[in-house]
Amino acid sequence: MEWFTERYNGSGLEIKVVRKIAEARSIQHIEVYETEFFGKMLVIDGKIQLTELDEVFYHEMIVHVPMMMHEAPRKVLVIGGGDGGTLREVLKHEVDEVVLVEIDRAVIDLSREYLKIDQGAFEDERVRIVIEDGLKYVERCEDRFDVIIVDSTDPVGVSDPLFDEKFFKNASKICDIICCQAQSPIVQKHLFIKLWKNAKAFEKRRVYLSYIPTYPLGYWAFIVAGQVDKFFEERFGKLKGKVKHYNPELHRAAFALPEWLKREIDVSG
Ligand code: AG3
Repeated sequence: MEWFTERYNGSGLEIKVVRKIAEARSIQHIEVYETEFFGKMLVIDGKIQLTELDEVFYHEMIVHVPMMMHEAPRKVLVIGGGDGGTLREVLKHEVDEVVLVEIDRAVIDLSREYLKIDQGAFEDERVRIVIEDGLKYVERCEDRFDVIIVDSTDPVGVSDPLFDEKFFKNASKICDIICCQAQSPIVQKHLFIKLWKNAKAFEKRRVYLSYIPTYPLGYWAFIVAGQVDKFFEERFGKLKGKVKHYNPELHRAAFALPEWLKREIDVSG
């Protein structure tokens, strides 16, 4: 048995792995492991993307928070999210159409075969899969979406352009609400701040937090922007399919920020 290690800024996380289940080299290096405690684990370019044990912490928070802030989200765009976890959660809402734009088909193929966390979401007739760079898709998009969810890898390599100003400007023209995973505000503060500044393309922006044990230091930020004043809490009881993590109390609490983080986002403008 071996240890898988991910390091960040002079710290790191070690996970005991039982075996490597699958691997592919596409535009990224994709690995699927069986771990001793966390179930199956997806790693891209050496960075932990999800484990079976805590993926709901992430997927339910990146999906239900923005979806419940929109009055009637019927049309949703997911950028990234090739493992299908975000898709699975979006489909718990009364949506008519979900477009998933993933740059790397191998992430979808490996996830469908070995992880299966999509629970059939890829086969749902409301879903359309596009293999393309999300930045380009949004740039030439003539459609409008109620909600856009950016479920990407860290903004290095293939995901880097997704975090730039141009992307947010283009996205602001085609949606009411956008939500992005926004890295660790502690060990990846520069990435988080860059994203916060670029999200200024939207009139209103807010940060929320969630605890995700297997991500860098576990303290994870999300940025939601656009029409972000409301919370249609009454729809919680109408979700189709059970949730394991998200609830209205957690939704409200997630927006409570510590003083140091409020200051960081204030000074960064
Ligand atoms: N996307 C965000 C993963 C970020 C983790 N970063 C890291 N381990 N350095 C997750 C994709 C799951 N759908």
